[in-house]
Amino acid sequence: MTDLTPILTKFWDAAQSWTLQTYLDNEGYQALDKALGMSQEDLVAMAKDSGLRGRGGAGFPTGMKWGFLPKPDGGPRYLVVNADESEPGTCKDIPLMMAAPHFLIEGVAITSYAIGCNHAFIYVRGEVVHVYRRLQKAVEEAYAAGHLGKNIHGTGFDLDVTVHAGAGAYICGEETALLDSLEGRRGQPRLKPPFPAVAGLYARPTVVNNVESIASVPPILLHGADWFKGMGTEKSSGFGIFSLSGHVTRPGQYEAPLGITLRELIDMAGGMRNGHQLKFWTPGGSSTPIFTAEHLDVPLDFESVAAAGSMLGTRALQIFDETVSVVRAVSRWIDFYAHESCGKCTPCREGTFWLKQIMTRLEHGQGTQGDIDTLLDVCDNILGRSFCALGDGATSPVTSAVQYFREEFETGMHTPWWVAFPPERSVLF
Ligand code: L3W
Ligand code: SF4
Repeated sequence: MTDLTPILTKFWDAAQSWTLQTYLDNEGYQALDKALGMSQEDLVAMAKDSGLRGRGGAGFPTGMKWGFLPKPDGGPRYLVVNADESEPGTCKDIPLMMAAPHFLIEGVAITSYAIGCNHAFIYVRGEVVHVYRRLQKAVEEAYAAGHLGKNIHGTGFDLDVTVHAGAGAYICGEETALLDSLEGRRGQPRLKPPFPAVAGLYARPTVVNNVESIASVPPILLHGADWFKGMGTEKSSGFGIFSLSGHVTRPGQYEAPLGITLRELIDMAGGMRNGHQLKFWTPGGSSTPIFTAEHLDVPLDFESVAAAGSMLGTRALQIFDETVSVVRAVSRWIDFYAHESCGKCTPCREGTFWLKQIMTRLEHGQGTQGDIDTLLDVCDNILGRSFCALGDGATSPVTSAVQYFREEFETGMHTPWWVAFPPERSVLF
């Protein structure tokens, strides 16, 4: 049985857990002191050695990303934290910023020092005003205590941090759309390359990292790369926050080494809700192909989940029991993608519209012969032909649900979901 590893979540239950004092009582800002006594090269090497991989979905090696920045040319370079958490089911960054914002702020200071940045930005999802306020307050506390601002800890290092609230668009979680939005433009993805590391914010070298990636930096620096590598698997090292939602007894955030299984996590969450069985689940949000009960023992690390046919993504484990219509659930997700498609490219803009039309028919028991084939054909024309990952992601729930539950889509040709799955039996749908 894998144990939980409360590190980022260690003092979430403490009274006033978000204050600077609570953070200082829990080794806060000691890692920044250590970092400021090290060379930038050693810090980047430490991040590489630890094997930390991006916690925002793609799992790109964090140290390697920092190392991509070109040599300093005297101009500014930026750190931008992607705090635009909005993947359906994903709820780890927002709780982390609410409960322990100083992990992120200390991580921002260390990372900025490591990459030679003097102005960092935290881009927060527009809808979560309470998170914006909490972060802003924590940033003010850090300035007042000398952890941000001029001459940090007396070392001559200067750093300003700006907390910026977006306007509430899922696409602004795509890193280049986020940068456009931060620059004041409509958020739509840019062509890559150039990657942000070369030409990012204001066309300057920029590191864009997820909240949890940056918050993991202080503990890694304090305890060492080997300590971090001692958890998780060979290629997916360390710990992560797994968000369990849906039909488990105690939904919530469970911090554990990568490689833990859903079976173990469900045990920690008190099991499935009384008298019910697992039917399907997402390993990393709705953009990752769904899994079923046959995948309960797949180790939740990047490689094992990919080998089993999905993606670890953001570790957003949405758990559905046998009372849920998979057609209804997929239809809700497709509504989301059709609404959030930014419209820049035809396959996604038009394709998600058509997916929504067909899924709505099937949901209402009004599907026609050939709808399932058309669904798969539309997915085929979106996947790999869209400008960014949103389009590809929209196809994942459809194709995987047809793969595992084709008979429910066939039922959608004559029976509405509320007859096949009477709503009084389901808490979610
Ligand atoms: C420099 C190169 N940099 C890659 C950088 C790149 C980016 C990172 C990963 O999508 C996924 C998506 C969602 N030189 C580089 C380079 N980079 N090659 O590495 O890049 P990429 O393109 O693999 O991924 P992405 O575009 O960041 C993210 C999935 O995550 N996802 C998450 C969704 C939602 C959230 C949220 O709510 N927080 O993240 C869920 O599964 O589908 O596949 O920084 O610049 N040669
Ligand atoms: Fe916009 Fe969708 Fe195309 Fe991405 S895939 S650029 S979200 S239309």
